[in-house]
Amino acid sequence: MGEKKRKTPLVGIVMGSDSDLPVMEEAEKVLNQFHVPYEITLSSAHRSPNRTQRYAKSAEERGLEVIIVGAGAAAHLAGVIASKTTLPVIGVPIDASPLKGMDSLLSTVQMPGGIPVATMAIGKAGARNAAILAIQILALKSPQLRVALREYKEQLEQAVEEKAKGIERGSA
Ligand code: RP5
Repeated sequence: MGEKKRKTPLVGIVMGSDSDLPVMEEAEKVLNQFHVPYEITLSSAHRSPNRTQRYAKSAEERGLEVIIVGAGAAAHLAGVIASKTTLPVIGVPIDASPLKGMDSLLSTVQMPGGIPVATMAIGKAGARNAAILAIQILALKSPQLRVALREYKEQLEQAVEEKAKGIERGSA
């Protein structure tokens, strides 16, 4: 039996260090759940500027449609990548220094006018939301993904209903 053809990645996940991986795996989980093809790699704005530039410049021609970037500390990676591509870039600030991610949040979100980075929450919730936002962007031209996103929202609603049943009580 022939090997199954690998799909071209639509979402790129880039992180500044292998120490960011446990956070960025949250984004990976969501993309897997929605069967969205992705690639994941490592590059640093400061330690490997040439690799970072190559990644950003080649992203579009390689078929990527959205890039998710996670970095901690003085997190310039998302901004640098955004400066070298016209693809939407979603930034995930990571708690990796004594400043607990506030440094990374501000470095990621506070872009100068003209080069946006859609900045998520610090940490795992941010990584998860980055993947959902990426899927929402892809869903603009995918009816299948729109259906999957509606189902996902229904599941969230259902989970709250179930939990509410478990704790609802009163004195009357
Ligand atoms: C950032 O510095 C990385 O994104 C990481 O969050 C942080 C620490 O990196 P390591 O020293 O663990 O490689 O560039």
